[in-house]
Amino acid sequence: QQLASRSAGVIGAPFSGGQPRAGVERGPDLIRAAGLLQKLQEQGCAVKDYGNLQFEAVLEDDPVGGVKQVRSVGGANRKLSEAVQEVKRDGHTCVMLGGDHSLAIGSIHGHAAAVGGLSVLWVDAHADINTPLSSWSGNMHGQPMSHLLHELQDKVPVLPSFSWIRPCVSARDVVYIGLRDVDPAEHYLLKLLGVKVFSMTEVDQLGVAKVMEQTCDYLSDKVKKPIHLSYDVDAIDPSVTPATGTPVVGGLTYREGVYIAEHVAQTGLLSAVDLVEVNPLLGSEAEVGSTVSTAVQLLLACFGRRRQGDHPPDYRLPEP
Ligand code: HAR
Ligand code: MN
Ligand code: MN
Ligand code: MN
Repeated sequence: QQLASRSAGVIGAPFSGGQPRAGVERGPDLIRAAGLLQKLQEQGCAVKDYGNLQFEAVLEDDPVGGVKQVRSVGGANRKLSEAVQEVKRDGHTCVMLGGDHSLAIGSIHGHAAAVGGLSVLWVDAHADINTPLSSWSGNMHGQPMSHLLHELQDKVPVLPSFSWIRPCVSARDVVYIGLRDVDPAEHYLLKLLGVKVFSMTEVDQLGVAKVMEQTCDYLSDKVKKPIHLSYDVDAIDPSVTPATGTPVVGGLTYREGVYIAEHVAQTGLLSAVDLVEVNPLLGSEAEVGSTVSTAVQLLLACFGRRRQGDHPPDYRLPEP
């Protein structure tokens, strides 16, 4: 992986309707203000900024069988899917700045619509695979995978504003890393579908290097499909990324989190990345700062930043 080997197309998705805590819609602006785009350019990555999406408020959005803000989530994701398709058609690696993790529906849907079959690497404390019927919270950010997986379509009712969604991911093309807060229904589904999971137990057992080696072996076993990395900032330990809606103790270290992103970058297959669940209204200034700067470092690593350092091929040492 050399400098300037790819370009980033950045979409901000200031949306919080997939969960109840205000503030996560400010994620894109905070990540931008921390200098993501400039830093990407400084490391030799071409950047096109597609700006922030504007989502229409849905006035009548009563719960559907306990699931909250269904129409808002459906509408926002439809718009996001179209934006991701444009970024992919323009030839960029797509960067989606959330916003809550319900946005993975539109991001992955749009990615698949543009490039076809995908691998999905889901880095999260949570599995986000509840169906609308199994969800105890009614929050859509705990459900995106169930709406995307071919294998779960007979378990997922059609929700208002969701009829445009076509399942586009196969369970065998998904790997989870970092899980440590999985509901019984989610555990049942992961086992039923035989999904590859590296929970924090496997991270402890194997170490992150083996986890990534096995992840990439598994995903490139048959065909090398483009990778969609969906990175929930709550995968990282809350001592590092506390400003998030559902922190769970015992997470990935900063170094493990960065290693995952570095390793994915090395495959050359990274085609889209989501960075979600940064909530600047949760936590002190220092806690928000640590969360946002970690988010930025994860994204820089996705675009080839190496901790060993790097230099452009045409670098000239100043001569005396
Ligand atoms: N599993 C729980 C639910 O369905 C919690 C979802 C947690 N939130 C997230 N997703 N941040 O990764 O509501
Ligand atoms: Mn264009
Ligand atoms: Mn998540
Ligand atoms: Mn999570």
